[in-house]
Amino acid sequence: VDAGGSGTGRAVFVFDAFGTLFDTASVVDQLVERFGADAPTIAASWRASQLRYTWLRSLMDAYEPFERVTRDALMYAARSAGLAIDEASADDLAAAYASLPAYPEVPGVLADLQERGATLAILSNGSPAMLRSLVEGASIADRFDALLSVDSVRVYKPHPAVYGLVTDRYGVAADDVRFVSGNPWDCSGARRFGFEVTWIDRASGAFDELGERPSRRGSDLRVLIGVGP
Ligand code: LAC
Repeated sequence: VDAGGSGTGRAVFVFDAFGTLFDTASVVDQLVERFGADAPTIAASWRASQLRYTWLRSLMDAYEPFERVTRDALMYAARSAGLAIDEASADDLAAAYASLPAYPEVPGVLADLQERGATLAILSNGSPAMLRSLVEGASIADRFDALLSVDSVRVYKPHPAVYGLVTDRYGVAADDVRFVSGNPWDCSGARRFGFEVTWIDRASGAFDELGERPSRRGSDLRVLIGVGP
């Protein structure tokens, strides 16, 4: 990889958090005890509702931090499946989103990029406290120059104000930013903003039809350092 970048200074790699660096499917393990065989369905419905609530709250101009959105989405997912859950239990289970494991290749790839001179940052819907907890839990806090959260603009991805946090922080043009996400809709928003985008297509899924295409695609983060599938 050319970590020197096309503009002045070093390359800036910016990573999405959930589903890109951290494995959201792992919440199934926390749900099994309470929901048994329904856990995988609830986990999937929870994640879908969580994202839907970020988009709806952004359109409603009714921002609430990601912990709250995550908790509310779990209550809804449980209720939709006919399984009641109280707020306190939902709070406990929702804490799983602040302690997700990193995907296996993540620490090695981040170390490699950093050794090649790249500046690394996270740009996420997660609150600052969640992001801090996640990177510390996965022992990758030292890799990042910044943990940028939507919380400072109080609107969620893919609003352009969110991607603007990166160009503001680093004083670079959008096309000097190498953005990496496992979420096609986030890739679309970032590409629309002008970033160079790598889609991490872990599940061999379909890309969204939002008029944008990623600059590059890989099945995991190793595509960034030119090895792996
Ligand atoms: C995030 C969500 C989009 O980390 O995965 O921002």
